[in-house]
Amino acid sequence: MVVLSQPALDHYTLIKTCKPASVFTGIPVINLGDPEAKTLIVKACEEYGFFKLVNHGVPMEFMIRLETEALKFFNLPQSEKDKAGPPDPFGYGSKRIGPNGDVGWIEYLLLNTNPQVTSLKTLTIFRQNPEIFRSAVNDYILAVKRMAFEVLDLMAEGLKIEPRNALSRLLRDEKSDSCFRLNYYPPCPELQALSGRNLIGFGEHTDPQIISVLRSNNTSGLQICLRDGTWVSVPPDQTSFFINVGDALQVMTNGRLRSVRHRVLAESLKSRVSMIYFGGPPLTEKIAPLPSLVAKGEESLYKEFTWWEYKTSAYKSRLADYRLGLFEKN
Ligand code: GA4
Repeated sequence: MVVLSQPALDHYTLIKTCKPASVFTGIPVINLGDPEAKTLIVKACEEYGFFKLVNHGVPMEFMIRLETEALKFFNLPQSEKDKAGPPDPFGYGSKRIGPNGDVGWIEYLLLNTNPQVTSLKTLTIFRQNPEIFRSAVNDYILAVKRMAFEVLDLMAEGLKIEPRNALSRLLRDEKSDSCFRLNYYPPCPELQALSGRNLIGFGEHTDPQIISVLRSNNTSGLQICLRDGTWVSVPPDQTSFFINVGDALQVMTNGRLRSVRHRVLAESLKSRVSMIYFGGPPLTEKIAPLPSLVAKGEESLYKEFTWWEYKTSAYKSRLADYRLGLFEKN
């Protein structure tokens, strides 16, 4: 990885680059209607912490409508977009990610998933691009949440956890601390031409929550890190969802399911638009391995903590930090 500083590329300064990785063809594809889905979801989450979901029931129309509205927002003049920022944590952000100095070739909107809790900044976003944007966000989130609950119920069945809603109840809770992100990765043509490398859009990290549900347009960029440390690129599919395990779910399964490290590279010629629902538990929820997943004679690999404690600690970290380290026993 290099940090660029040529004068011609001034606006890229400080943002890291990296060589394209090989395309991974082995990503598990799960059909929500498959009677074996519960077993396949668990297998995919043990091996990769990641899978692609098809036949998911979310209307394509919701995805396209939201993508169109998001693009309208990101194409506004900078001064207009800035009125909806900075993200603290909700609102519009450009290049800076989180509060601790991380940067990337990205613009984004971070939103609360609860339509009742609308911050002043969120109102600004919707005022600039009114009712249609608001309803596109709400319709999309509602449909994706429903699908995520079903995935978690299947996962609980596959893990033989009882009751069946032991995982999804945390996201169904009205106090669930979930959020929603719209990302826009502008193209970086000069850079690709000069160096053959791509800018890092969103640096490597794991997601702190329980589960993340991503949908993108047909532009590549997403990469995941396999068990052996190899980075591979995920072929985009605008009709499907990509689902990944977060840190909290890794803890709740005592390390059985894997919170996958991932990152996004900007493409040289096409912009990438992604929308991600991050399903988190209520702030007061104790995050600990579910008793049925700790075998006799085994112990929890983690110290006890609440989601609030984990989240507070995450917001003090840098993107690439191994955040679970502070909560491991020994
Ligand atoms: C990663 C997952 C989500 O995008 C996010 C991110 C958050 C942010 O962008 O503000 C964080 C990052 C994410 C993990 C560590 C902290 C917080 C930036 C950062 C450096 C919204 C989240 O919940 O955690």
